Amino acid sequence: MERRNFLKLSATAGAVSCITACGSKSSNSSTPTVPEVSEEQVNWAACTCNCGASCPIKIVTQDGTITRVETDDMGDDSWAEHQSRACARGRSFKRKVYAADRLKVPMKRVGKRGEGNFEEISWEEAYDTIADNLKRIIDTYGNESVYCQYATGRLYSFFSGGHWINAGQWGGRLLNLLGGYTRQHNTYSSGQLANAGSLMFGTTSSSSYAEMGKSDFILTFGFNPAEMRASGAGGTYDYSVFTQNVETVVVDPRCSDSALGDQHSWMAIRPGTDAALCEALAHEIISRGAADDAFLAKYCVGYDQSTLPDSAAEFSDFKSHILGLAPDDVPKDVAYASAITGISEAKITELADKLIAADKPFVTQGLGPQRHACGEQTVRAITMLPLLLGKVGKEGTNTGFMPSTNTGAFWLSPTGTNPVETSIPCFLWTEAIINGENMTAEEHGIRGSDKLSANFKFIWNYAGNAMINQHSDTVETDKILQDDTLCEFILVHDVQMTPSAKYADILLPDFTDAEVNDISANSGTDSGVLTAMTTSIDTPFDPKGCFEVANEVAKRLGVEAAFNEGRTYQEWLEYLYAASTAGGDYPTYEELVEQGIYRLKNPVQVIGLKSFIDDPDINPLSTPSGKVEVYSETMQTMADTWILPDGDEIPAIPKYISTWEGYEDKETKEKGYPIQLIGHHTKGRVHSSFHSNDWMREAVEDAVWMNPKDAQERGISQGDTVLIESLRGTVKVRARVTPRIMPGVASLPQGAWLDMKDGIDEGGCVNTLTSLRPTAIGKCNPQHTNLVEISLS
Ligand SMILES: Nc1nc2c(c(=O)[nH]1)N[C@H]1C(S)=C(S)[C@@H](COP(=O)(O)OP(=O)(O)OC[C@H]3O[C@@H](n4cnc5c(=O)[nH]c(N)nc54)[C@H](O)[C@@H]3O)O[C@H]1N2
Ligand SMILES: Nc1nc2c(c(=O)[nH]1)N[C@H]1C(S)=C(S)[C@@H](COP(=O)(O)OP(=O)(O)OC[C@H]3O[C@@H](n4cnc5c(=O)[nH]c(N)nc54)[C@H](O)[C@@H]3O)O[C@H]1N2
Ligand SMILES: [Mo]
Repeated sequence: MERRNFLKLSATAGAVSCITACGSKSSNSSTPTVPEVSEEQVNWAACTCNCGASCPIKIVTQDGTITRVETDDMGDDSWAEHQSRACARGRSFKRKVYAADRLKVPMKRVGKRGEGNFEEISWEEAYDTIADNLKRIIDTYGNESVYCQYATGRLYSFFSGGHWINAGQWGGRLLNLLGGYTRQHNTYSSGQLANAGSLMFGTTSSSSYAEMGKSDFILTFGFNPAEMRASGAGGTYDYSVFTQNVETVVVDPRCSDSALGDQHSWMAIRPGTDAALCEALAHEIISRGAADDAFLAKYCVGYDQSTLPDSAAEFSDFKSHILGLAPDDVPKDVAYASAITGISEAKITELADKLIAADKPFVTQGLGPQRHACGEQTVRAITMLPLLLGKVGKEGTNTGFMPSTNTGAFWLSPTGTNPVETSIPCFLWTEAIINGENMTAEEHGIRGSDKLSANFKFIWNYAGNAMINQHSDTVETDKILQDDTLCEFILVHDVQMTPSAKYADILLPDFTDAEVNDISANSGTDSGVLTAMTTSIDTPFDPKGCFEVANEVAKRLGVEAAFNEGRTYQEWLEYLYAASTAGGDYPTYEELVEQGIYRLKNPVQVIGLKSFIDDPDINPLSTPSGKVEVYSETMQTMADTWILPDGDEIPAIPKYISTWEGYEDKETKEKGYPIQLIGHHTKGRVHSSFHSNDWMREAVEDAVWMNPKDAQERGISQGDTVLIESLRGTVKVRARVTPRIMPGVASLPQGAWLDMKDGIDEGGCVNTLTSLRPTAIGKCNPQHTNLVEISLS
């Protein structure tokens, strides 16, 4: 541990302060007393919120109180050793520890769920209540009625394990000893991408950022590392280093910070229509003779008729679809795409010129384009571009997926095995509260068994705000949670009084990252950083970590010995670190604590799908055919057998589909909701984290982005208060009128805290406007697909 005496007051200074004090009667000594100045102490922590970077932060305390927060000041100028410097959020950490709305003591709900009325209780009463309810609910409804909420407040603090020890995994360990709980699959982050990737490629393999630097043309879709990886430990650094000499086109409805560099240009596109743009680019590539037919025949199934599986209908291949030979008879040419995307024909043609001319095109996407009702299709369509050109698996190229990083150094998991196999798509937990017993594989994407056997009755929410704020449709979700005969017990363990915390039956205060001993085995860099988290803060409240909570509940339910195996928290920390690093080139726990930060050696740099491209026989993909399934028989079977609501479609090939509340949904537009609304991730927060942090609110304004044309048509000026209304709810916020968003589109930065007053959300939470309807294929959150109207308040 690093200790420094920063403030050494000189004897003279001490004497000066005594002169003023000596006049007072209380001073009865003739020798001047030097006021004691305590040492400053420096400890390392990590900001483990879910931007993914986990920046090391340096916490400086005096007498147990934080005086200031600094960041990584080690490392050198080389790329591999560059400093993992925290952004403004990490550096505002003092405001998190001492937040006015910090949870300080355990509490129980008095009044209705969501109202936020609580009464202080003892830790003993809290443990007893949790244990009693857990036992009662498992005995009455079975283990599948227990659920652990999707939660990323301490990144990957999921119940299955993570990159830290003080995390929700202890809840998972306890529940596993009690017979298990319903699992979850997908994430709110990248569910559509993961489903599309696994069906088409059996993987989402991609190249490292470093390959961008070797490319001669970069094409990105909704990829915004400048804001979503905003730190020295994140992709911001890599993106700025590796794109500085390469022409980069950024396709996004919004001119994000990632489009602002000298080499970068912004191409505005209507939300949800990227697949149509990709189809037109495919049309140009194929009709100009630039498609690599030999490559496509060798590595793909169903690009053209020659490689269609026997079960497929005639002209159901990708090429026929693009050229207008499929039953719809529509060539997917530049004119077709221009009408859908809002990009001029000339610009699409120019983009095709550049893509075709490139030797080493690097095509990539962020996660915004897939967080839509048509998300899986967008992902598949983007990955077609490098395949068509035959430029995959080679230096300077990428597969179309998001660049890979060596984020997690290792996984620290004490959870054991969950005896329950059933898994729900994580977005469908509200459905599981009202309709769990009827949820099936064919209708709701249940995995692990054919159906779920119980409605959710017990939810454990550790470090998450998706009980309401980060889930969709806050109005409907509130109704579902209000009824405590449905979900009978909600446990929330958090650090602040968030909107989700207000739905707790028992609400527990946790330590922050700066207040516990831990290991941060995650980092957003290619090089990777380990941080030994230690603390010298005297927390002025009474928080407890998840280990202690789960251990106390285990004690009450007779599984304590199996739970802790005789180890304390600190012993588990050292044990899990030693077990995870055994045989690797890592410092011991003591060495890591001594040095604070450890940069991993030999950063791994990869080229997406390289081994498959180098030798597809030895390294086949894990798809049924071992090849890239441009035409997927599995998806055709899903389309034939799954129960889908009207309007949902599962196409066997990548293609643009128009969806509910997409650009082409005339019906909803005619009901009075003409504007497409997305909700980008803002650098002022990570989701809802840091929302109540006054420094961050001052630094980054919360307002809905609107184009001047849309604003003018509605008599709205810069800074006006406006109402945004969707079919689900109404939000009141300020307007930021800016040409950085295209006409017909608005964006309300996601994560602001819900504050419902008389049916209007004055907090500005975008999820008051979003829908609970999942995507067709992965059953994922379509939170950027919304039609709204905006008017002066
Ligand atoms: N409309 C819309 N909604 C979205 C998205 C979107 O793009 N649009 N994005 C989605 C995505 S990608 C994600 S990942 C989810 C994220 O949703 P969440 O996983 O809910 O993430 P946060 O909103 O950051 O909430 C983190 C919670 O952890 C708490 N916390 C912070 N530090 C600690 C700690 O040390 N201990 C404990 N116990 N608690 C702590 C915070 O107070 C907060 O309540 O949101 C999703 N929701
Ligand atoms: N500062 C900050 N950083 C974060 C987070 C945060 O909340 N704040 N969240 C973290 C998490 S958990 C995640 S999952 C990632 C999320 O990262 P992303 O999901 O990539 O972030 P988004 O802002 O949803 O989308 C990225 C971009 O896509 C654009 N976009 C939206 N719809 C479309 C579309 O249909 N087509 C195209 N071409 N572009 C579109 C948006 O305008 C935005 O600029 O970021 C992580 N980093
Ligand atoms: Mo996410």
